[in-house]
Amino acid sequence: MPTKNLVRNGLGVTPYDASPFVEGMMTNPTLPQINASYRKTNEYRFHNPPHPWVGGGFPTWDPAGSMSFMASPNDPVFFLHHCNIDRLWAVWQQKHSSPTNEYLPTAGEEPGHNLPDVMAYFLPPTWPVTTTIADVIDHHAINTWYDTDKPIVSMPVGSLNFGDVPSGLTTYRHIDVQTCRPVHFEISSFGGSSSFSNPPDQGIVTVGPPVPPEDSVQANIYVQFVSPSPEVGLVTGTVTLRAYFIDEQGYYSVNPGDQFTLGTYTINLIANSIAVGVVKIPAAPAGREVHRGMTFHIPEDQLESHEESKKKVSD
Ligand SMILES: [Cu+2]
Repeated sequence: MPTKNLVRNGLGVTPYDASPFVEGMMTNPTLPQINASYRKTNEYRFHNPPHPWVGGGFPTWDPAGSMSFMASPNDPVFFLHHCNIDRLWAVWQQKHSSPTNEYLPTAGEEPGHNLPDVMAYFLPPTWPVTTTIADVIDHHAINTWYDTDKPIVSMPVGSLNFGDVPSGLTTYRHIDVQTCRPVHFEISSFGGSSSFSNPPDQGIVTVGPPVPPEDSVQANIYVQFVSPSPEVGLVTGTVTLRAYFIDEQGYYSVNPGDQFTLGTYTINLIANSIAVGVVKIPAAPAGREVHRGMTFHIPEDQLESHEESKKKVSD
């Protein structure tokens, strides 16, 4: 049976496949060919051994088990095993996502093997199949997520703007995450103005997994702004976040149990520091009311609420 280490090492094999792309039923590739192809590694190292291990006694027929032969789908364990093979292929794709590691062959090989070909065990097909290899190459696109998938973090673009801030204030940024496993966020550093800081009680923010995983879960990362002094005006800075998950199996990281960094993101921060109690509006109409030494310049569209606040003052 394939061990955890054999699987971890096999997931490191690239490219996806290499010539020869097609084997016969009983013609195994050579060892160098297996070591030079993830498809052959998956098929011959991960997929094949569990069939005779479960049953029965390949190459000698054992009537107590059916996993060794063409009747293997009669055994319920067949489906566990094949789902696991699919899962490992999905891990490999996420581990090596780059144009040179995509599915091969794309053209020129026997029908049923090339990326745009209809998936068919027998040609011509003995059942009405129209699904191509390309149709099922992205398992997320067919609503399948595995516990061992790499989470997807979608960082919004643009600055995190506090707006007008009269005094110490905290705001946050939503970050969308798709995941079957917990994802952690930590603030690693701040840049620019020292008025921005990590709220003391925030620590590491953990989100997920949501149900169902194809839906997003939101991480809210808080940033605190304390005005350095009234009416400083525009204050800018940056916050840098790191998103990671714990890679228990060590599929993506160097060792099992390591943190795997999904990304480091720098977000621009903007705040407009204003004096407490002053609504600062340019081009105010002249001659507004004066209350307790402060001039309130109120634009037309805010007059109504100002009239109400004026009542409270006079009450
Ligand atoms: Cu099989």
